[in-house]
Amino acid sequence: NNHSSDSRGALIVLEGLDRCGKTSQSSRLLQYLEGLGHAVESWRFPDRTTSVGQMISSYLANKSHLDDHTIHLLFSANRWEKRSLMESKLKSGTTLIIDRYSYSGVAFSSAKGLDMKWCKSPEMGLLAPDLVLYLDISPEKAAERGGYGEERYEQLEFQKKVAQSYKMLSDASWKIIDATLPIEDVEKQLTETVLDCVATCRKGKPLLELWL
Ligand code: FDM
Repeated sequence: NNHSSDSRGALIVLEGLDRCGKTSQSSRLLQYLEGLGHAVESWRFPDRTTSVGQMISSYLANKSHLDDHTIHLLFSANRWEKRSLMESKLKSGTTLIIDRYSYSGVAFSSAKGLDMKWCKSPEMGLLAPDLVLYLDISPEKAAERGGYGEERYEQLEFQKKVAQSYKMLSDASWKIIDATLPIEDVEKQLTETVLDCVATCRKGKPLLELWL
């Protein structure tokens, strides 16, 4: 329709354990939507380019040590510093595909033993995703995929706890996708769901805030 310039973009988040395939699927989604002529950008959290992001990056590389609550709040601050840009992009019609968001924030910190309710509170008021694509893979299978890197959280025992925390966070905005399927099959499921979501947002689905 010819009102599309007045309508908003969709906020689409990819979540999952390390090595679940999020990063390659988000670039495939970007290319796919661009190919259809949509205004779309792909983002990721943590955004390591900001000064908060550099503190996070140094922590993840084990180059600095921070209290568990402190790093949790930095991850959250790193989303807050992008919130207004996120809102203006969405309102101007750009769809955002985001690799990790508040669910990573809560899942990883609560896996360390922090209270889940406490972990959720600094996320309150951030924009709520229209769709969360959870790429589901067991921690054992993920670990078999060419191994983890050197970063702080890339260890099987910890990833098992993260998987349990993620399970407690899923809500109506989540679509759980079997990430062990061939890459093209995963992509096909993602693109179908995403097209639906983009269309619904265009038609005026309201933009809401966390937590739903
Ligand atoms: N991570 C990511 C968190 O612990 N909290 C957060 O809020 C976010 C966004 O940071 F292990 C963790 C998840 C992952 C690490 O993520 C870096 P990438 O996707 O590997 O850059």
